[in-house]
Amino acid sequence: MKKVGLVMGSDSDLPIIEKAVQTLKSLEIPYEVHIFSAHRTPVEARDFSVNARKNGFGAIIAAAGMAAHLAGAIAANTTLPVIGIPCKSSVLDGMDALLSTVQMPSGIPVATVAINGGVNAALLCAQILAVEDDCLAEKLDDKRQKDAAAVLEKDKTVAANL
Ligand code: RP5
Repeated sequence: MKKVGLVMGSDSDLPIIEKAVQTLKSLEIPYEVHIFSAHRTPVEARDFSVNARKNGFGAIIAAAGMAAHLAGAIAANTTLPVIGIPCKSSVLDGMDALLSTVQMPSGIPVATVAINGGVNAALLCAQILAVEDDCLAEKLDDKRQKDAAAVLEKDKTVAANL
């Protein structure tokens, strides 16, 4: 199976990336994690993106906050699908990162998930990889069913107790 690359702009984004990692692990998807910044280490971010396809990656998650150009900078250098996670920082509540990540010019797409949306970023990668992988598609179906069952269990509890 192809790997998922998880790139964050700073170690301060780690809690968000950890949620994505947990989700990938639960689906037994191979992954690699890096800290590359579009601004502080642009050469390394570019090298990673340019070589990602030949290095066995199938999709890339890029998490960054503030002037969050990381996902766009990675997408500029690869035609692999790039999923951007805008990270919430101490000011502007993540709106800065959301707009910086989502407002890509035509021709260079970034699939942007919700602010701090680590779980959905990983699930979207899994769904992309599952297009060609029936075993992974089955795991995703199982997860949906388990998640739905958990909600229905809560429904029973609420109905019984309130
Ligand atoms: C962004 O700036 C990073 O992705 C991080 O979310 C934010 C702040 O970085 P630090 O100053 O905490 O390293 O590039």
